[in-house]
Amino acid sequence: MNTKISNALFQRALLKIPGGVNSPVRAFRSVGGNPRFIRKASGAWLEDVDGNRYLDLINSWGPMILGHAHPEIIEAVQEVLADSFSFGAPNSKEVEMAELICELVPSVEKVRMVNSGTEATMSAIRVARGFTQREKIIKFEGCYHGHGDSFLIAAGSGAMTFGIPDSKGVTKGVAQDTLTAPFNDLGAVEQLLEANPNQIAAIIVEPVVGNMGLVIPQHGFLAGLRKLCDQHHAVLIFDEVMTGFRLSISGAQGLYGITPDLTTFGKIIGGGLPVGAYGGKKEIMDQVSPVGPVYQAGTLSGNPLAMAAGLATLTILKNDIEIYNRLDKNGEYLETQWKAIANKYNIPVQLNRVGSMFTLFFTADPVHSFSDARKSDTERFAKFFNGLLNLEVYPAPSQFEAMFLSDALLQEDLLHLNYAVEEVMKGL
Ligand code: KE4
Repeated sequence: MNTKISNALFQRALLKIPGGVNSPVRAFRSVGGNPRFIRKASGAWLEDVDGNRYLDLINSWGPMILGHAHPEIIEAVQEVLADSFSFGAPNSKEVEMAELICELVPSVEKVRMVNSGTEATMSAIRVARGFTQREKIIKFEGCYHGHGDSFLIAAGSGAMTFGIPDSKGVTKGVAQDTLTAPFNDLGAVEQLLEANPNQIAAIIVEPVVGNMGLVIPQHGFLAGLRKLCDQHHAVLIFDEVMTGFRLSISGAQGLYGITPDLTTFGKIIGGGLPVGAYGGKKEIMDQVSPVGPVYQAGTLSGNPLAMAAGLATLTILKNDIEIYNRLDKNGEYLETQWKAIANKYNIPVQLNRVGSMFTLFFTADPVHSFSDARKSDTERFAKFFNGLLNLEVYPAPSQFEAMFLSDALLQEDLLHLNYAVEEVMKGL
């Protein structure tokens, strides 16, 4: 593959942007090689600046669930484009968006729009602390909730990819208020709650983890968290930035039937434009300024372009629930095919999948936690990644990330994926 223009752009980027990228995982550091600079995308396919095409398996890390450049979403944005981009004042689309989120996710009685998943999670724990008047939070090893200081403790995603789960720059004062437990380990959570009586403001969890690679909650885990939060009067926060509107029209909470007190959103609700949101019980959300004492604000929150793209995306998903069946069917098909291919070439893998989110771990043992995930053969994953990239497939550039299907995948695309995976696995 000719990547001359990408490489030249990357050299320029390295001079002016830390690591040459605006988000660490894009740098390909854990898989080697230089990142490909994407010029455009349509449907299920990306095209880089050298004209190479790739079947997209990250879809902007989740937002592009309907595929790239969806005509109805483009039209929705074009309709508002000429009316200016941002007012710094309320607009009707914010109201429509709030009403739609509350309709689709019944646990959300009130919601506040922000501009990223990080802002959503940072705000959610501040509200939980304000509401409970408590200071500590519990998160899970390998879960990633954005780059807010409180979360960069045993974090997943890029932090895990670089093997630096604790980030420099996070003060001891902040770190001491974040307690961690292994995902799927209710006993460890109970011990933390009992060792810190009346001090835990919230438990924040990715209900299905995407950021240590995909890890599925074991039976009873989420229900157990709900029960422990009720017993200890802690706020249960589902971080559904990734799973929201991805795993069902009501996210993971709709799929597993567990009601959190607060939920954070991002990605899909912006349709690819910068949007995040947090919401939940009215009594908790009414703590938020200007009605309550917990401050949170944002210049571009609820801006009309992002609302237009998000509303169009959610409306399409709401009106065609068949989309989720198609996504799950395609996910199941690829899971079956890829496991069979790995078996054919005696390559030990675990494929963890929920709907259209999945991770292929290069390990013989089941992956139910951060420590399990870390047993994976990251060198083998890097070879897998680069092999696919050279066969026109763009997977997640890290063993510790999830991959995402879009509804734009065609039957021939699925066959292309199987062909590429087989070709690469032959040589692994
Ligand atoms: P952002 O601030 O990146 O919009 O969202 C942070 C976030 C919060 N919660 C969950 C569950 C998330 O997955 C994320 C962000 N996800 C990563 C992918 N692992 C974004 C990709 C990146 O960091 O470049």
